[in-house]
Amino acid sequence: MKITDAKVIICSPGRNFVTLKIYTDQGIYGLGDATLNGMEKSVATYLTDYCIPALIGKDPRNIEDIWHYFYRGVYWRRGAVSMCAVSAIDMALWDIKAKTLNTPLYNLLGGRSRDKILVYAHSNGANIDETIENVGKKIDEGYKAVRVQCGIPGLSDAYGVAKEKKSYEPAHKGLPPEEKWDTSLYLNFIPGVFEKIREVYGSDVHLLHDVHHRCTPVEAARLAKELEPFHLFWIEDPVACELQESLRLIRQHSTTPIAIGEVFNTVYDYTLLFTEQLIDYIRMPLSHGGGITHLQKVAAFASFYHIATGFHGATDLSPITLAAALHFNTAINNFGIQEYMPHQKIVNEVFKINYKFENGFMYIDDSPGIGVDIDETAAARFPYVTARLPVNRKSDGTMFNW
Ligand code: GCO
Ligand code: MG
Repeated sequence: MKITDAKVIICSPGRNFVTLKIYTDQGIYGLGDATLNGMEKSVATYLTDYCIPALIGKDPRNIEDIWHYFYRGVYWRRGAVSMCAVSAIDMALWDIKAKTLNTPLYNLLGGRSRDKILVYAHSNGANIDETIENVGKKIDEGYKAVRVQCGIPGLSDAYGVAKEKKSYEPAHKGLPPEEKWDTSLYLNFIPGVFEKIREVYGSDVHLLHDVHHRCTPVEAARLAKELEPFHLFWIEDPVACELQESLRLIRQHSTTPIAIGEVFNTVYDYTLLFTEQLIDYIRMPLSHGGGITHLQKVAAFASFYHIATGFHGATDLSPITLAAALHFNTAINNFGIQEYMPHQKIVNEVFKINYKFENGFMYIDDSPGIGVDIDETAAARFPYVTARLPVNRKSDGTMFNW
């Protein structure tokens, strides 16, 4: 079997997606998600100009070898752009292999370990009353787990809170908008939000919260400790995690579980966090963390430390990543939860999906491969639009983490 060609499809049905399509001499093709929010064209160029010419002629069945070819072989290893490209190649190759064997991807990853995939929804509100109401709506929709973000009194911007009643989308057309932030206002307010939510909805619903890299280590320790009575499923990215040792400080003070890694891209970002058991959930998604081949190793390594997966699943990852994640989550033993932020309906004009949400869980069907297809004619109707993530400054103007 040989790879005969490959191409990159960029489209923007409501938001940008980059898709790699690899063709073979057996008439079977594979799809991989190469979307890196706000940096889409960097990955597309890297794939088109550097990776695709080297892929042609290779045997697509040799996934492990091809993975190392694009990881070790390029010398400038790691980094978000190149790992996103490696991930897309890897996903497309697994798609080809499973289609060739006429079986759903999860069968090649160990088969079924569970019947359904627990997911968490996003919920937010401009103020506490709206937030409580919106959490209730998600519970009514059947969700068993809800991520809660809330506007902070005195702050014009809070991470994850939709503006003008639109649904929250992590990207904005044009140049990055600037947001303003004050951690002390946030820290004083947010534990009270969870206290109220527990009062209203009781203790059964799983609650999650994304700190989005905005606390110092000691601030994060305070937050984790103050949230402890409300038994969160996790807090995510409590600190910007370049200084991984800082997680020790949080652990010394709290048993609130911690999820980290949506901006990571290899197992080396996790070694200290696993071996010292400084986190509980892996956020690194298949499309940024080296694809299925690498995440299998990461998940296996994590399993020895009783750490589970909780993959990133925001709308800036395409339906291909979500479907691939559902296969992966079906197969591994140490699955924890999957983020599920449904794409806008218009996305389904381009991507034909094979999964559904029902009563708090997701299900993937048994079509061969990853099971998602792309309609290229429809994709061509939605040309690329420049869109960027916001940047964030402290209220005195100091540049900060978004
Ligand atoms: C999450 C995230 C996202 C990111 C986004 C950036 O936990 O879902 O933090 O919403 O901000 O994916 O592109
Ligand atoms: Mg996050």
